Amino acid sequence: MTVRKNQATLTADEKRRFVAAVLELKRSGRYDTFVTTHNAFIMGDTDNGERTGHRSPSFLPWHRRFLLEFEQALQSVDASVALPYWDWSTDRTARASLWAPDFLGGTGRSLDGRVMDGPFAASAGNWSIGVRVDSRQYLRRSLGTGVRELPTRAEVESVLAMATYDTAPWNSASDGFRNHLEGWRGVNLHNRVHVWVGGQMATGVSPNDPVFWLHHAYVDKLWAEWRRRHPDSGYLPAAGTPDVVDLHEPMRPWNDVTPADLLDHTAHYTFDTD
Ligand code: CU1
Ligand code: CU1
Repeated sequence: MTVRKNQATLTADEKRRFVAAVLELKRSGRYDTFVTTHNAFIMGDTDNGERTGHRSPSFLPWHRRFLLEFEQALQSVDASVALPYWDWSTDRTARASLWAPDFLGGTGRSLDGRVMDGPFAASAGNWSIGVRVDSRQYLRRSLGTGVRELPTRAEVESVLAMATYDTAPWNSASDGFRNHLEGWRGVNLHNRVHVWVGGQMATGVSPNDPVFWLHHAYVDKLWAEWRRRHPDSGYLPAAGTPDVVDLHEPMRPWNDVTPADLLDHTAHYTFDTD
């Protein structure tokens, strides 16, 4: 059974194995297919048209399935690996162990944002950015520059307290838990973290930075916490809504899965806090 742990508690061996599995997916070309898929959905998701991965109710189940596929790819390399999560409300500075050279490496240099240390630095030779939105082939970060502060625990709590999953018009203007967590409204949790990291993380090709997976593993955990806190609140919309994925509607690009199939994470993995 897969147990997703807080990255701050990983052993040196667990970090080494996670990094090695990520590098192997990169080497084989499988990693970049995830970047391509993510960017295609970012580009296609619009407030007034079809929207599946972002700015819509299925933001949470879409990324849950996306992470599951990535985790299974990692496990095909090393069966002991699970996705760690990054609790950015606690590990909230560029000095956190997450950014050390034995794990994800640190922020980019001021000149051009180029990450200079760790396994994903261009200079290490294993992390050329292939699926990209400009000509730069090196991983970039500017931690704490685009926005200075990561969300606080109090801000996370204020969003977890919202009892309604989502509301019309089911896009980036909606009230409710999903949109406040995604970050288009209110204190802005998920979107803000992308901007805080900066570089590729602030673009549609954000999975080029491996921290993408740890960020979304935590967003996914917050959804699980919300469900536990609001057992009488379900995924919305239930049915008959144009352009968005209803509870029992197949979800692209997989089509063999609906939001209803993905509500219970414990069918696939547990968290170290479950
Ligand atoms: Cu995304
Ligand atoms: Cu994201």
